[in-house]
Amino acid sequence: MAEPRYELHYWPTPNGHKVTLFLEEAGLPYELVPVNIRKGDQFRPEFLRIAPNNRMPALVDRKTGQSLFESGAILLYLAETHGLFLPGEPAGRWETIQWLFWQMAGLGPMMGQAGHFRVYAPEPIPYAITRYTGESLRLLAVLDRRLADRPFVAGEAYTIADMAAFPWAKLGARIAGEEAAGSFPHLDAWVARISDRPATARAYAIADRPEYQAGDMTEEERQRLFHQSAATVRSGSA
Ligand SMILES: N[C@@H](CCC(=O)N[C@@H](CS)C(=O)NCC(=O)O)C(=O)O
Repeated sequence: MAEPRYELHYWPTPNGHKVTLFLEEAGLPYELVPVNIRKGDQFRPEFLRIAPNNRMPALVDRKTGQSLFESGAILLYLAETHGLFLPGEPAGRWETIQWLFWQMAGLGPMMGQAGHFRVYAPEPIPYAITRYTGESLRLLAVLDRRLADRPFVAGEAYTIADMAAFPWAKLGARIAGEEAAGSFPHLDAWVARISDRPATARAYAIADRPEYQAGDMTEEERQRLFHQSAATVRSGSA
């Protein structure tokens, strides 16, 4: 049997889910290559060749030989290659792309930092918690307002802008705290709408597979993930 066209280097985090949401929704053939970021797979030389930033997800298109890192670039590549989840006419296309960039540059990084300082920092740093929680809540409010009069981020159709924002926005209350719970009704309805899609259920079910069970974070894993620097890049490990 022929190999599946796509090879997705993946771990079940919000940025990983973005790509499986697309692949499942489109029904494209893909093979998952687990990148256990807790154990340091992101520093393996063969992974760094396709993902020089030592972050997953990364995608290889076996048909064209193209490899990509950065979840937003991967979504754009898949959308353009298959003519799916990205409107063809200029207005809808740019609407989608600007919200994709909004997620990549704003919602994802800010919620990532909020989660870091609220959950993983060795001691509470009130200024950092307030700053990143506040910015996350502001961005969630922008998304909530955007969804007040349309079912999806770019309009009537489900697009890569939704796939990029959904995995982060659905964690709203878990990452941005109590204030996010129940205070964004349009966003909550959109999360429910996307959660109901069978492809979403299939994408998230991957996290239950045995190879993706990581358990509680050890001190060694914490050091590996949260103490990277120029020196770790130069040495090719952490
Ligand atoms: N902007 C990147 C972010 C990717 C990213 O931060 N991936 C994390 C997991 S969600 C990772 O691979 N971390 C490994 C590490 O920190 O060493 C994208 O959207 O692809």
